[in-house]
Amino acid sequence: MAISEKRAILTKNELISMYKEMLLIRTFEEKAAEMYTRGKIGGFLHLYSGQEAVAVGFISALRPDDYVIGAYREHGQCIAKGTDPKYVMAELFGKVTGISKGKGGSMHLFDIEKGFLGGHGIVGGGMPLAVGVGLAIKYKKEDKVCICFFGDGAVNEGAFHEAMNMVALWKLPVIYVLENNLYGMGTPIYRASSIPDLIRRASCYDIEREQVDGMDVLAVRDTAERSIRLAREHSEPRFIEAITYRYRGHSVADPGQYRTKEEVEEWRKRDPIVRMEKYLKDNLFITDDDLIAIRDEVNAKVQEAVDFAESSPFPPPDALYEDVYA
Ligand SMILES: Cc1ncc(C[n+]2csc(CCOP(=O)(O)OP(=O)(O)O)c2C)c(N)n1
Repeated sequence: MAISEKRAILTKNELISMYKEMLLIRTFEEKAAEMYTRGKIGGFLHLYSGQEAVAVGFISALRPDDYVIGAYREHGQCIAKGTDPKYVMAELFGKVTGISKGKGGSMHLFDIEKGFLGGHGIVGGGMPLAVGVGLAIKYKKEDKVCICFFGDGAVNEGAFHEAMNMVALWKLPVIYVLENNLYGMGTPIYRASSIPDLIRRASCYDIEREQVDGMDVLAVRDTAERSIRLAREHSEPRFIEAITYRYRGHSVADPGQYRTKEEVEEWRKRDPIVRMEKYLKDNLFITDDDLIAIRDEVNAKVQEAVDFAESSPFPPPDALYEDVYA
């Protein structure tokens, strides 16, 4: 099926809300980094700063009853799917009010009510789950779709190939979104992949594919509208490669010495939030005062999340025996 070139027409409110969401995710992440250095958050913490346009562009085009599966850099995807940031922050703090009752932490956010099906620490681990979700949708004759986000490190996992084969064979409404941020931990793509042009992987499975600038939320949204519509209407998988960049190291513990400051600065010039600010000012006549008001609103929401996490209790020791299935 040929991909149509029709562009989505977005209202002023939709555009502002996409901007606000990206700013919320960035502010949340930077606050989480601060809380980590203050010892409020333990374990791993993989931040999404720089990649916000991918989550927001895709998830804003979904219906509330559609599904999203993330990997371990998933705070932004969970917030974009509708989870209140205070439940996400409480989870990072390991508190009982966290979205996974404080037992999952940063890599294992899960919100069934919002259709957010994890947070998965195993690289490529979400991909076979998306096959199951797609199969369930098709079996029940629903018209939902499932978006599965993963990184460039996942394309060399066996799970990637098995999942791609099965969604194509069974024609499942799954959209695989590769967030290509150029590195898997400290390893650049060209040192890990025999074919660094990762979009070509989809052709092996005859899956319709598209590459998009992951630093441009409007381009992402456009691609999202198209791929979601086709997946929903025809029950077919899609493979999208969003070229993006993470500003911080692999996790907060990584100083990122495998890349130059200049490289990071070059990518920061394409910052999705700054670009969207310019777009809103140039095209919708949003003023600096309007932008300050949005920033204040977002800062207050993130502070509220921190206060909620701080004031919530840790789970009691007995909680260790709850929700154990094995
Ligand atoms: C199966 C498996 N192998 C190795 C690891 C260790 N590991 C954690 S993150 C990571 C890099 C993955 O990079 P990528 O998929 O590109 O995601 P990004 O960090 O760029 O978002 C690796 C190798 C793991 N968690 N799971």
